Amino acid sequence: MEQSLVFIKPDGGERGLIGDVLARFEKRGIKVKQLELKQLTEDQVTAHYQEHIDKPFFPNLKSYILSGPICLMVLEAPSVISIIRKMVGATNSAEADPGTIRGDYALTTQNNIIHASDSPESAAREISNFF
Ligand code: FUP
Repeated sequence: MEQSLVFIKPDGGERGLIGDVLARFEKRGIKVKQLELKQLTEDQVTAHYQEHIDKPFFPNLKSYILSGPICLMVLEAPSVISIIRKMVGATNSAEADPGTIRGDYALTTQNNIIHASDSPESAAREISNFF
């Protein structure tokens, strides 16, 4: 069994997309182990995106993630990390395939609606940062 840390970014909640996104995971057969709507602190955002803190886009990314509550979830299934990354689609939503979450609900790289862990090591670190 594997776990992934997923969150729907603030504009996803604002646009009323939490139910649609969650339903995709549940219909796929993925188990929801934890679920919480939460306003992050600056420290949590910095810890979560530690590999990006020196990138030019980091200030905009931080203010986007802090712009409202995010819907955090821990999801569980065999091979769940790669399954969810495929369901989420490319980082740049403009290149995400139709049928993926970003391909259906988002247009840009920054406002790409959702985060999902990219490895078991990231998932463990991200889950302990938030739960
Ligand atoms: P992903 O794993 O698909 O979320 O993508 P990354 O870890 O590469 O990037 C994390 C977040 O940084 C993205 F969701 C959006 C943001 N980002 C930008 O805003 N500009 C960039 O050029 C790259 C990433």
